Amino acid sequence: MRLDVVTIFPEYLDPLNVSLVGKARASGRLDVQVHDLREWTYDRHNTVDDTPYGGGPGMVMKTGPWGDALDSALADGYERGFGRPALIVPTPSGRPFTQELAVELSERPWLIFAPARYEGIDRRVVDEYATRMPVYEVSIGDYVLAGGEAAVLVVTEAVARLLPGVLGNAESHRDDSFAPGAMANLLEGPVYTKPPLWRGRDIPDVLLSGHHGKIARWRRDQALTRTSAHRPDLIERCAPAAFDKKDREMLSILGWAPDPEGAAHGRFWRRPPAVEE
Ligand code: JFE
Repeated sequence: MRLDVVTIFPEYLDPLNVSLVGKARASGRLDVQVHDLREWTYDRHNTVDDTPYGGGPGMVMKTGPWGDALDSALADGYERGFGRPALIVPTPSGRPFTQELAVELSERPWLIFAPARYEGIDRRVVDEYATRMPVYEVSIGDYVLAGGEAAVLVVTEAVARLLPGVLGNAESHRDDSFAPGAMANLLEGPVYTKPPLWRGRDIPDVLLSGHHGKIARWRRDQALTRTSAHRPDLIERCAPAAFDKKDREMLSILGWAPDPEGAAHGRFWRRPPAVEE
């Protein structure tokens, strides 16, 4: 897979040389090209921004540098035969970036990222490239960053670990909490390793019992407890049939009850009162 990133802060992307993404690059599974947007400016001050039409606060990134930078990255990738590119534009007004979207992007041969700064990029740039290729405007969460570079790192890491041969067997992702199609999409419970006693704290007995059935049940109950506390929305949208009898027993202990009224509107459960962590 090829990744291009066009940015006014190329050094912000230095983490792409490290860890999993760095190894994917070193092994040839990933080809990352970071481009400095200011190379496509032609004035003394390397201007990439200007005042917004219609007034208002802040500055908007200019069409010219973005158009020339993206055309240059496109020409290079086409020359090297990378196939069909997709453009990814991080923005707080984008579609939510999910594991499902990470899987979709990981199946593409070539991603071009356009992380903005200031108040974002002149709309005409996105509209223009959307006539030539799929464009994904994505949000990595409901909080406001100062620019798109951190979102590029997030999306890149989520996508790179899905590429064939990037994760070792030991860290394989078939059990990912948010893997699309996983039964009932629960959060993962706690994990433990040696030593068995640390600062007076021991390991739950069941994990040392060797009873695989009991261990699986305990883990499932922990996952349900954690999901109930942190992501009740994940439980609310699951039909009661997605849970087995013991799951429903645990959910009942956690204060959940089937909601026959809500079921008609896709809300299957009555939420328990919120509890302090
Ligand atoms: C840019 C900015 C306009 C904030 C309403 C470029 N998930 C996510 N959060 N924040 C971003 C993505 C993001 C991405 C790119 C960005 C924020 N900003 C700041 C611009 C309106 C804003 O908040 C500039």
